[in-house]
Amino acid sequence: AAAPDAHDFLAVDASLSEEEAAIRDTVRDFAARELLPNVADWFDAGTIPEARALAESFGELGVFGMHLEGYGCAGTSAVAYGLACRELEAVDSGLRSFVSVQGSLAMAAIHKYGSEEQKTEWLPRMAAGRAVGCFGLTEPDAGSDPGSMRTRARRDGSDWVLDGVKMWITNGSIADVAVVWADTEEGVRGFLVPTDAPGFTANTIHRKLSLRASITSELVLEGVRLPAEARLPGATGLGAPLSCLNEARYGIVWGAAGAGRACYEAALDYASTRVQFGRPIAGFQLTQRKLADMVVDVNHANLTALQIGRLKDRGACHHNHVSFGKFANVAAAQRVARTARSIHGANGITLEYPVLRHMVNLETVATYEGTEEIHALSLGQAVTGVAAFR
Ligand code: TGC
Ligand code: FAD
Repeated sequence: AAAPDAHDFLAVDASLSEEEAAIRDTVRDFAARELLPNVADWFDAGTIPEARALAESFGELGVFGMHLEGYGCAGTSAVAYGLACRELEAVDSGLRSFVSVQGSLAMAAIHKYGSEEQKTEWLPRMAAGRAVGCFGLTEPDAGSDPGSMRTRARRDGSDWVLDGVKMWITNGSIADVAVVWADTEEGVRGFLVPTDAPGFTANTIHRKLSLRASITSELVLEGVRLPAEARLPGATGLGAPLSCLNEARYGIVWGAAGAGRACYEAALDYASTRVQFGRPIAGFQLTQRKLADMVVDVNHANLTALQIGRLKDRGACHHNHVSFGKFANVAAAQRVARTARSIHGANGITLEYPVLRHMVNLETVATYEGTEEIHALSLGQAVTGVAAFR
């Protein structure tokens, strides 16, 4: 048998179909051409300066809602969508987030719970990147426990009137439409809020030290009046937003594998060329131990992502499979990023190398879409049958 390839040690990618490999390569080429040369500047600037133009480029690439069927979406396999997330997050978690929030949260919510009119109005434009969506579930006082949300939607004749504050909302300041989750007399419901509606304001959150190449916002809703048709008719109860989260969390399972791979590859390259004590630092036993730990973490993460993707493609993926993947792969990527940072020495703390940027991004990735602790509790409940959330 051939010796393992240091860049795909367990030949995980060799088991991809031709179509999956082609999608991977298309996204990887786009990322190398359009994203990688700019990402350090965007991170440094704490924003994506031409975010709307980037949305259109993502639209042309076909990654927005690419696993959804119809309405201008590509309808690819879950594995192909995951591979796209992996290649994007190998550049930066903020860029994968852009695609996750648009496709897996905002578009998926409309696709799954929207009326025919809502789907035809929004999905084709969102798939093309001509309209941007955001997803408002978290609030200042309701993060891990979204059931305690305070945003209220009350009936006024046939209209709905929304009041509340949503916090940490990706792309809120550049969105055309916000999917807003609010409590009503009948329980949690979802609403499509055009961001030019009177009473709606989005304020950009500044001074983040993580996910800087991403726009994060507070949404304020003060007496936002919406017609009855603005409600997502199929969404009843907290389970509706939670099932959208499964889609985005699935992308993170793959994305984290990409961030880890990028850090491992940077460390392997650096260790092979950096000379101390008269030889490349890759030749020292301690560095080799670090590289061995990293290659194991990266390949485990890829195997986990592919297996969960295959389960999803056969309709056999439970949300606790996704919790397993998010929990395992984000932790693996965090270990790899930190170790890669150490191999880079002082150079590792600069934006000339990707490792600290990935490392601090992964602090966000470990927090959003269910914290490490929430997914640990989901796994704990899955294996014991006992819920320990409250
Ligand atoms: P609980 O009583 O357990 O559940 C309420 C209903 O929901 C169902 N359910 C799920 N359904 C689908 N998928 C899941 N993952 C589900 N988890 C629960 C459940 O069966 C129940 O249905 P029913 O019919 O019995 O009523 O709810 P709980 O209040 O005890 O909370 C459970 C918990 C803690 C797991 C959940 O609230 C949770 O996941 N918390 C974390 C919140 C979170 O992840 N927020 C993310 C916001 S969006 C974001 O971060 C975007 S980041 C940008 C990017 O993605 O890049
Ligand atoms: P908290 O829930 O207050 O948790 C604080 C700590 O307590 C954590 O360590 C947590 O694990 C722990 N904890 C909480 N409950 C328990 C428990 N039962 N047992 C043990 N430990 C517990 N949200 C959106 O709706 N849309 C978005 O687009 C979005 N984008 C985001 C972008 C960024 C950059 C960030 C940082 C966040 C984003 N979020 C978004 C919000 C994200 O989903 C929340 O931050 C996350 O759900 C955690 O909520 P919290 O920050 O309020 O922390």
